[in-house]
Amino acid sequence: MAFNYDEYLRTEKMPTLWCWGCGDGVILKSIIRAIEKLGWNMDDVCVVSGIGCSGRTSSYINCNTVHTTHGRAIAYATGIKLANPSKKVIVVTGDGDGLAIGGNHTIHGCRRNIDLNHVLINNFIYGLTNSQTSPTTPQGMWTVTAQYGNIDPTFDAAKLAQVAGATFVARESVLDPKKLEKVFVEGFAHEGYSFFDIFSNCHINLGRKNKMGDAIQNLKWIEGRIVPKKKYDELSEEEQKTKFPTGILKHDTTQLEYCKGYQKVIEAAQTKSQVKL
Ligand SMILES: Cc1ncc(C[n+]2csc(CCOP(=O)(O)OP(=O)(O)O)c2C)c(N)n1
Repeated sequence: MAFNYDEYLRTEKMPTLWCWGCGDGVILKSIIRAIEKLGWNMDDVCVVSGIGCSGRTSSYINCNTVHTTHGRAIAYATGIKLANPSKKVIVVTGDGDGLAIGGNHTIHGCRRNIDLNHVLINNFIYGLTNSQTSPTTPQGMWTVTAQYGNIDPTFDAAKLAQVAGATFVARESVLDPKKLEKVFVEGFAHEGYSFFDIFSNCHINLGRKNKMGDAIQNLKWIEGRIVPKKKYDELSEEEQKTKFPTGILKHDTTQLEYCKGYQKVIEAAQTKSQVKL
């Protein structure tokens, strides 16, 4: 049977505010397809987002949604999840939102291993505000705040999430919606902090000034930077420097999930004892 998108979307908000050919729509589609695959009831789902083009995602999904302040989506989502541990919480941020102004919240969310599903839409630039350097902008690229080329070293968001303590970490791109959907299904089902570093195109605000001014050119550039993890592991150290592995990069089910830990604190307080971990 054909997928009924209208059931999951706020159709009255269409068309979206995203630019023509933007990858954000592919991610929106993959998120709702994953929700459907998991059989989640939309009343039990909350999508939280920050500010940015990426932040618009929550406006379009027909469930409980909170469009919060720039860089603070993880803080809001943490409160929502702690107060409603049985609910499913998906957080959507940009690379600026989740790694610059909100970088602090991302690493501590990972460290706590709270059961959030953090989709970081990584378009390598501040899209909404027209091309400022983000923590993932490649060195040498033009941005409005680095007009002679960016010299800042970049974060590998997926590596950062892994070492910070996220227990499910994956990377995919908007080039392959089927893989995206699959990885969301696996990560959303995981209990703990699930972090998705999703490479997306912003041919308007990154591409135009960096010789990839249409969606196809920008997507081809992304294609040249990614390689499935299995193949990546076979590359030499020198070759690995220019590539990013895709697929599931970490899946650890042995760590305590934060809401479960918090429940133990509640029990300790009720019995006036020390928490037993
Ligand atoms: C506290 C605060 N600082 C700055 C801004 C301006 N601002 C809005 S979105 C944004 C960056 C968006 O970039 P990113 O998070 O990468 O998301 P994208 O638009 O690329 O999806 C900035 C700096 C703001 N709204 N609030």
